[in-house]
Amino acid sequence: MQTEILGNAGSIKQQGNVLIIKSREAEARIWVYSPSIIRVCISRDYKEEGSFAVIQEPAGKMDITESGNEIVVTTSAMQLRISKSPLRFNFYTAEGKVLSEDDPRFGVNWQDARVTNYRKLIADEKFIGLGEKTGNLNRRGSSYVNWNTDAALHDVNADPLYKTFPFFIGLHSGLTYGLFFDNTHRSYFDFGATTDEKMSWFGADGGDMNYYFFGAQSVPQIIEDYTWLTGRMEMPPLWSLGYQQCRWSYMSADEVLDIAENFRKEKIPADVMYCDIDYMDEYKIFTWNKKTFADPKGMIAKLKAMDFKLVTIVDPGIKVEKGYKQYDEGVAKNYFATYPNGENYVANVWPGRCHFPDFFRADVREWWGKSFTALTDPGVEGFWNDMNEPAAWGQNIPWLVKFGDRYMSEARNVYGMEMARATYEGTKKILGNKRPFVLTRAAYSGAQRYSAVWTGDNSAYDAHMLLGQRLVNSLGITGMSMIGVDIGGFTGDPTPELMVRWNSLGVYTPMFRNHAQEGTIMREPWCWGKKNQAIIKKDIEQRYRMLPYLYSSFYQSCQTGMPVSRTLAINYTGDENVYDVKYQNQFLFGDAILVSPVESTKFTGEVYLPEGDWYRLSTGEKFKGGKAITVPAPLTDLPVFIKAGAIIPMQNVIQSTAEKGDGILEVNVWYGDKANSFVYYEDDGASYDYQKGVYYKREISFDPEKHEITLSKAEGSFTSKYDRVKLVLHGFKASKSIRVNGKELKSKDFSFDNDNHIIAVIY
Ligand code: MIG
Repeated sequence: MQTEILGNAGSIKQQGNVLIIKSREAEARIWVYSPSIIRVCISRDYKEEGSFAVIQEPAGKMDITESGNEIVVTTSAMQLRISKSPLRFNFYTAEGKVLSEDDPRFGVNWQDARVTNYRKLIADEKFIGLGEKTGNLNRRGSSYVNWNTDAALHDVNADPLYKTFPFFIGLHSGLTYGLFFDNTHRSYFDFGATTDEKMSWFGADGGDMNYYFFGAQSVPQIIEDYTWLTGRMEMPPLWSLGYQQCRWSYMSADEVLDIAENFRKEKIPADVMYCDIDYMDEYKIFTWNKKTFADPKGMIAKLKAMDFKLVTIVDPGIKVEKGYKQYDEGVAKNYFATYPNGENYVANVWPGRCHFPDFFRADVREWWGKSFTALTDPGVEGFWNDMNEPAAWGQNIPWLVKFGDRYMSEARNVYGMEMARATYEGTKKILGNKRPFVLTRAAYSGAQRYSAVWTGDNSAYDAHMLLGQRLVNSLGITGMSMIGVDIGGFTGDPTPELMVRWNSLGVYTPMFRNHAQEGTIMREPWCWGKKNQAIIKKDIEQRYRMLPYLYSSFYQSCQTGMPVSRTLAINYTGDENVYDVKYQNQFLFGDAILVSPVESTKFTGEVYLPEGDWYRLSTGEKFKGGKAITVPAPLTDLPVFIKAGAIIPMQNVIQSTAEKGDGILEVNVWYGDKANSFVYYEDDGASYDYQKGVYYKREISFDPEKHEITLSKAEGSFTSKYDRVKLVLHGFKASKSIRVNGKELKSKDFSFDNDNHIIAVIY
């Protein structure tokens, strides 16, 4: 094995916006993307290649000084000090405080094709991030591998899972930094797990030491920078935020319709039905089973009449079968992955022997995208991408398999994202101005631009429910906001208690989908007895009540990258308690709702409330933050708390997002002694017109000093579907008069119809 450690700098030159430093072993290139983002790429064989993740160009000013053994790159936000002998890369705040430094001994090094960076570990350093990874919120003392895997039957410590997000945030000395290692090869991260607490290290089996260093001094700002660099999501179709019912599989159109009808009959709100693999003819993608789904158009029309949308699954594997359209076309045009001699690669998956589209090619993506007419013609609007790690029976797709010039070793971690991209771009084209809903299992950094994700095949036990929440919270740090877990647990049968509890947590999951493996007991809300059904129904109703708040929270994700489900480490970074394993599953749902997951076997919750005042949602009881509390947590009442000062718009219970409702936007304000504001956002929930200004946006604020609530003038050209506003005030003293937009409200039940159409104020 050839081992080399990056040695001394040789020539140093600035070429346009890049600084190039050569050594005997390699070349380092440095770009400034923005004042708080510096890219370093150390390569033995540099090629100008595009990134799958990054959508920005280096646009920052590069200020370089050289003195003695140091080259210093300075921006308004940070400094990169490069030591010349040996070449080491050390990052500091603008004031010169250490953010992260190379290990002076080993820095960047190679062992054959493998490239690694060893960095100094700081005594109090914590790490969060890496997306869909098991283990604790604070990843200090853990190590991970990125190698997208069909992790069926995985336990709560399994690694790797389905996705690759090589981005983490380091926290120490009251400072923050981020590091995105943009390398698609199998990669490794060790946060002081196996290095005697002296170093952390990360690396990959091939490719360049290519990373982006983020120097912003807050976690929200680093997330904003990371999502500036890798892109943000678009507004999801509103229907995808409703309750989603899935199963592997509803076996016929009749069964799908039956389930949908039952939601309406039982008056349990729902928006989405799914077809898993059995809707197809012999698992051939873009076909329908002629017997069991004889009239997809008719079925979808009936679903539509009941205000349901349909999502269908597609896998990448194309069945080897002459006469099957996608096979014939793919073979004729050489669209599939091959061996080096040009033979199409074959592996077995659900359809039997399959070929795999080369989604790295634009023409293949276009072809794939067009094939969706088989689903969109009858009326499908949601597209579920499974098995795209890619998965095949046996799992170890041979190293010799290639996609164009790209071998499996480099392609694997990004294959799923490129499939989701092809699906998104294709269906978006077909659907015209309508937003498609795309859901993918495998992903790489940047996937938020194309797709929602779910966390794959979890299991029906409590530890998995808690893990699922950590996965959602962690995915949020890496740019993903529209995330689901299989509510109830995919593998195995949940107890009724677990089903009820998990459903109550699902209310506070960005994507709320109940799903189950074949062979398990039925999972729909009415399968658990009348008493449990009533709890499940009530919880789902709560989800629908909160949709105006949730939709506005997604708007925030589109604007700033701030996820909907937020680990407390995002907003309470400096509070040690949020990393305590007892409290690490807690999260904020949007700006103001704190949720504390509780196992189905426990009926009290141990909750840590960060600084400030909090109200329990169910009881209105007020708590002082900055301490742990124990609260009752029966299955009917998950511990959910509202931050003092919160402004949460809600609506009446509707049976689906297609229903108009009573036209009242219920603006809930919980009294707090600090001023607060909330950006309320609404659009048609379905089209891209919002990108042309067709939205309705207004700021709602509360000023405790003036005891005044202000609703700003609405921006945008959309007409709100609510024609009245009802203010509901929690924790206010009725004795003290309240002002709304400058006018004093004297009586307790105030009613007027001014510019703001405020009909009532209720304490
Ligand atoms: O080999 O389509 O994770 O959600 O129900 C299993 C059948 C394939 C795995 C997915 C799961 C889905 C199942 N799929």
